[in-house]
Amino acid sequence: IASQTSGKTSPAAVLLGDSVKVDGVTYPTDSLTNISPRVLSKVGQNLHREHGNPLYLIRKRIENYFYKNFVNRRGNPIFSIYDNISPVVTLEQNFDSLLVPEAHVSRAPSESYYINSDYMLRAHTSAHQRDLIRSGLNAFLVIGDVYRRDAIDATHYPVFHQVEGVRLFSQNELFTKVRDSTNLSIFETEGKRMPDKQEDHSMEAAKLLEHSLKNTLMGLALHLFGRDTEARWVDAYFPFTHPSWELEIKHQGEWLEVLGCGVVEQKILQSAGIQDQVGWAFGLGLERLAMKLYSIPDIRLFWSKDSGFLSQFDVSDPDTPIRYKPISVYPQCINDISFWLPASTDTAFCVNDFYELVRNIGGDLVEQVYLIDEFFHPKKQRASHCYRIVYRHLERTLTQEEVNVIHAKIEEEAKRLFRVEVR
Ligand code: FA5
Ligand code: MG
Repeated sequence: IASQTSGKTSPAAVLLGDSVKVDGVTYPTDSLTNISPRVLSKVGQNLHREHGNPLYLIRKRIENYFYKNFVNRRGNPIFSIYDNISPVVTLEQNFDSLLVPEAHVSRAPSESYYINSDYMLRAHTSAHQRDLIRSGLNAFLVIGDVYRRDAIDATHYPVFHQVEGVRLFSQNELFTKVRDSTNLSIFETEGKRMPDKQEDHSMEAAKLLEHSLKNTLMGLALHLFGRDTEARWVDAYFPFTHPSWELEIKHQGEWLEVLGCGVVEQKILQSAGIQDQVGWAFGLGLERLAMKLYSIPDIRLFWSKDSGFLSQFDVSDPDTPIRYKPISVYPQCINDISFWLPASTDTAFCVNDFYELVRNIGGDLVEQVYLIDEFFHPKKQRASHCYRIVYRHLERTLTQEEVNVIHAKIEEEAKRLFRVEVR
């Protein structure tokens, strides 16, 4: 796993003539290859690790929920978190390890992005379940980008982000709160598969797992959206869990599916070398949760590099309440201004005075102003500042000429009022 973490170099993935290169590894293409350069360009962007992206903020809130509410006797968090596992997985990991039948629709080339007949871009973070369990973990979250040949609409996009959660319990752990559990077992021999349990599980184990799973996830939903959130459980089917459910929340008057979950198929645990534990798992869609939390109307916005979008989420405390304000559809015009501050200390330069000046001259055409660079020149004994001014009209496209006139005026006034020397 460690050797498969995505690198920082960009582009992380390219489609060459007869091969695909991802994170420095070359994969030969074949008849199953169907990834497009557009989708490959998303590999390595790691929005879930980018400060200032709403997906980063919401994942921090999810992490905090798990860190705070699930601790061992010594007070240490029991969940460990993996957010940097490469999205390139084998077909075996994505499907077979999860008991997805050979003929299941999700295997069709029309559903997933194949690198070749052996490798693909993961279609869900569940692709890592078996391997992480096998490595000895009992409680973990996997956060990452996933890829599907899905419809594109306001709530669907071919690349999105999931958080996978898995928790395993020994018999003692699962029965800790049961008053008299001496005659209880988590397993049942010669049991039957029923709508609410697997053949290997006792009814007590199945019910306690369901309770723990639903409590954990409903607790998360209320932690994210507040006590008044409308949410409901819907029965579901996944090849890798039984029983299975989906959680839906009310979003703009409609039920929106935000996660799938269930009791892990015992066969998967066995294949990972586990004999004496049972467990639950879930997979949630980060974009869906963030759309609800921040009132983001369209899933494509998460990929925006527009600073009018990103700056709204540039906070250090993930609990800061944020309500997305729609940005203008007209393009930004970006001009920088650099100047030497006056040498003498009696005319101290005040940053906020400069911001004020920019606002006075630029008015509503100025969307943002911020310091992008500052340094001190030891020989000159003077400081230099560089500010970026982002201009945008709310009702029409600004021309560069118009912006230049305003920008020049700002330069003139800065010279006059603050005695700066424009560079
Ligand atoms: C899965 O991916 C399962 N691996 C979830 C799971 C994990 C079940 C562990 C049981 C145990 P599903 O395909 O329903 O399930 O996707 C899970 C969530 O991802 C959805 O609830 C939704 O929030 C989100 N999602 C699915 N497709 C898209 C899409 N095209 N765009 C954005 N979000 C999506
Ligand atoms: Mg689903």
